[in-house]
Amino acid sequence: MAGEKSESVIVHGFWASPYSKRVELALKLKGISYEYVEEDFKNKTPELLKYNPVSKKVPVLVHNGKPIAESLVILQYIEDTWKNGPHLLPEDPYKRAQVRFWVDFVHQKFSGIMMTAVKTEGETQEKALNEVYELLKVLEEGIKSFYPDGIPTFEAKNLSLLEVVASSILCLFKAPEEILGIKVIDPEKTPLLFSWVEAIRELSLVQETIPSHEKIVALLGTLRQLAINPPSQS
Ligand SMILES: N[C@@H](CCC(=O)N[C@@H](CS)C(=O)NCC(=O)O)C(=O)O
Repeated sequence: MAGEKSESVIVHGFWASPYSKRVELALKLKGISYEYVEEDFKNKTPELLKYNPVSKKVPVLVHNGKPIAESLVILQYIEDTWKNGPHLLPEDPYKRAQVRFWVDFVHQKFSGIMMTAVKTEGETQEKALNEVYELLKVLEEGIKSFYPDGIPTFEAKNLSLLEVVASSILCLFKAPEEILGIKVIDPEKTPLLFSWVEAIRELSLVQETIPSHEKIVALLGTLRQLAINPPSQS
């Protein structure tokens, strides 16, 4: 991958973290070489603790020795720093604001509530899933404003920040769908959103970056079992 020879770019991440995966995808889209450090949350590297003393979470990007934390802050840094590669944000200030608005929406709204649905049963799960469906309907309208004529055939170089963030969350929803035996992103209820997510997932750069479906199914299945049948304390 093309990167300035003198540059040092390091990503501290975790294989299943949507937050570090989106940072890796943005770097790949821009053609920036980076070193990857996989973190073990039970035994974090001294570098992670030093570089992100506030939350001690991944991702952290270290560019020429300078650390940046928080995925959305890192994505903005990547966009501002490597201007030669494809742009993740449009030039027009209004369009930029629209992309940022929906990036925040996807970033803030989906992960927590989807995990609640995975880790619960009965009424609590039903409530969580209804919330997810409502959010997806709202997002369907948002996507319509970007693609009034339908979803185009994407090329990696045309992905925006919104698609980068969506790839790290919505493209993984097939795993909870499989575990819970339901359709979450339903082509009948939210057709545009369905096509949008499929088009993003099909890109080879996305596929080689996001974790495999099987690994996410295994992880979420374990988390669900632990939440529903916690091991006895004795
Ligand atoms: N708001 C943060 C969230 C980062 C986050 O939650 N990272 C998790 C992994 S998905 C983490 O590092 N967890 C380790 C821990 O909590 O100790 C971002 O967008 O970067």
